[in-house]
Amino acid sequence: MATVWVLFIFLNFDLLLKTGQCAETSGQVLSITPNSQEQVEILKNVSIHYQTVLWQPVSSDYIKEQTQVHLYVPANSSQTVNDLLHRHSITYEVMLSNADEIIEMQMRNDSTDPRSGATFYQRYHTLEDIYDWINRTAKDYPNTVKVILVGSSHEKRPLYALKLSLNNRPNKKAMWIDCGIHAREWISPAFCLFFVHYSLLFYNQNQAMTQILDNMDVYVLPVMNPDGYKYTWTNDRMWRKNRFPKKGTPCIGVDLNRNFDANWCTRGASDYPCSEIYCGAFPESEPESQAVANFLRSHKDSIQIYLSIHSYSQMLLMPYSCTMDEAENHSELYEMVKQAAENIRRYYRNIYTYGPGAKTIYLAPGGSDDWAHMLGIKYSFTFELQDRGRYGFLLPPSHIQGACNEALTAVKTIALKVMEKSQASTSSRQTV
Ligand code: 9B3
Ligand code: ZN
Ligand code: ZN
Repeated sequence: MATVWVLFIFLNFDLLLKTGQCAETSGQVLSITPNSQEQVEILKNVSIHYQTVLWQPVSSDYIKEQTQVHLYVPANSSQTVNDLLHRHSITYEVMLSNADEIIEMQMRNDSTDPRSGATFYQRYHTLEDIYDWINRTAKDYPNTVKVILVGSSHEKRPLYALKLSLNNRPNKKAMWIDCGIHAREWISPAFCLFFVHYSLLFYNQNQAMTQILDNMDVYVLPVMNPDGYKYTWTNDRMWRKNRFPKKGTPCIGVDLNRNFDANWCTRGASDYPCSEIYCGAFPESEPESQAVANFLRSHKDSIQIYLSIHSYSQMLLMPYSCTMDEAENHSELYEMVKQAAENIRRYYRNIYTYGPGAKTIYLAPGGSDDWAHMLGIKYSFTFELQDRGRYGFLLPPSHIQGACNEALTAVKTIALKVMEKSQASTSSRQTV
């Protein structure tokens, strides 16, 4: 009798496996470290031919031995992918077993919550909410905030930047901050909103912020890729590029951070329209990158600082990403990111790595920061905000505040340094 029972359980267990009753009901994020060339090839194959999304590295070309791969596997391909990895004895860790739940948590947008005002900056917002917020902010601060239409997206959505101008000193310098180049990096637009709010609230309260805003105007573009951002809310949370449909291919999207004219489409970008790092047909082929480039070109005499906000991996990057060569002001830029990282560590006990993009993250051409630097905006940076891979692009709302505070510390550190330098140089010029 006992053997019959064992057999019964066994058979049913087998059935359970075969019918997939145990299959994952949520998407997962796996961390996989290939330890042979064979495993590298299998992973490349999985990431291309199965319904998965690479989080890290950004393209399968960069998968290599002994380097962590972060792979998002949606629920419906979970079983297949897990089986395949098992079959090839590729070990992996489940970084997130409940990705769908976290996606839902990120989209929970209690606009009906009466207390939602207090937590507005601790939540993620839809594109429509962000457009409303832009209008509301400009209305609430008519003397200090102006809305500037810098262009429009491929799908004809407006690209609005806010200009914060807290006083009317003549010949003021300026800082530019853009967020949301990459659609899935939700913490980035959240930072831009937070930054504007903080600036308006803490001018005359916080000393560093007051000094900065007394000396420079700030342009903030909260969502540089509105079509992509919208798409992450409605169709595919993992979308990165814009939504330009390439004729003659089934593929959509140009990587806006490979579309600028800085060693455009050399190694580190792809001319294949289906790639996550597709560089586009020519530099500034996309309306979004062209709009930003035009604005920066026409304001390059006043704009001193260029900042582009991304996630994830906690890095403060400076030029160049598009070449191994050092920027001509390498040492002063390096000093700035180093000090910013030290301040973040001191205040928030969190580690940010720093340095030129090519050496710190990967060789990558066509980025906005490199292009801005070549244009003559000498203080040009890309920040990669939280986290280092635990949640990746699915950073829970409860982490927004911390991530934003850290980035704010970096912005303040850099802006104050730049002001110090330009004040030193104007006074020395005055003395000669
Ligand atoms: C890439 C480039 Cl090309 C650059 N100039 N600066 C930073 C990066 C890193 C971001 C990217 O576009 O891959 C990180 Se999401
Ligand atoms: Zn990015
Ligand atoms: Zn990134």
